[in-house]
Amino acid sequence: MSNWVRAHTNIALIKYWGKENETLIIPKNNSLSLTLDAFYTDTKVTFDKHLTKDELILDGKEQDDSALSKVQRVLEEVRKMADLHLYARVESINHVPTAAGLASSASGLAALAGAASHAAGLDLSDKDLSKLARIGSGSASRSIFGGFAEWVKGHDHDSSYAVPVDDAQWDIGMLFIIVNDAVKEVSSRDGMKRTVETSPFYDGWLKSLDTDLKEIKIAISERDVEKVGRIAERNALKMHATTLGADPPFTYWTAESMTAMNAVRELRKQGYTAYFTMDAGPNVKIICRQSQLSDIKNKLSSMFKEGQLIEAKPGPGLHLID
Ligand code: FM0
Repeated sequence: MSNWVRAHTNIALIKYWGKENETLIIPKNNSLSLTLDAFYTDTKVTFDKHLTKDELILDGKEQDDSALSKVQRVLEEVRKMADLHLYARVESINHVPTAAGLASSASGLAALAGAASHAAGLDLSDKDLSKLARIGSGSASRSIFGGFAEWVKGHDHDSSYAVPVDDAQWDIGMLFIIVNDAVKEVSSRDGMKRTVETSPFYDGWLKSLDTDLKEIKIAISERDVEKVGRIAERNALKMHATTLGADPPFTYWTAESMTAMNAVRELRKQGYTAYFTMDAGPNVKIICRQSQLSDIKNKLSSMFKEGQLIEAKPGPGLHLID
């Protein structure tokens, strides 16, 4: 039995940035995200007695061992759960620019958790799927769910998983400004580790999170896009501030990121609800009203090329496809 499974990317509004336990991927803090329709990964897993090792074929190309390592964490857990002793072929099609800070690992590892458990004959709950996705990549724990999801940090494998918060079927959307789709220099995994270990700003970041999380959940329940955006923007700026204090220091921002951030501030001056967030890469994502997505895209079309601007609406959770 093997089927294709689809998972969509999510973008965190309250960021996950730092691990309490690097092996199990237990985070330092709760995070909260919005799953989006525009970017996703389709994955099929086949356990096959003829295989002599695990194989990963991404967009038709066989991947090397380093790409395979996150995937094998998930495969090994599935084999353990299903008491299965076969290698797997993982075929994956990414509808996401890989490693451009667009969270391809979130959709990728979530789709893998779904496809591998399905192929092994396991019928897992969303909670167990979230835990399984988490050990591949932390942010993937949230892509099991559509709309807004919160990854509750927990303290061990069983207590660290995401939960749905709100289906986001209201007037909220995101406009992606792709300033650079090259593979990033510092991966999120390395970047957060360096920050936790060396940045004197890290404690300040952690201390501020309870307030951001509490306030954004209220804003979501009130369907207040303005407030959601304002909290998400300040949260992202704080996360990025921690990287400047790391040793050696680093930043994911480029001159083009700054241009994009300033364009968002300019949109606000013109009366639009528009706030930005950024992840471990130079791209900028605008939190706005879904009903204003095309209007805002038009406004930015003189500064950015057509292909650089991508509209996204809230997307669904993990599901089987034909
Ligand atoms: O998504 O080391 O999941 O909350 O995107 O694989 O657990 O790739 F902005 C950074 C995502 C981090 C914030 O980290 O790391 C977020 C980030 P892993 P991920």
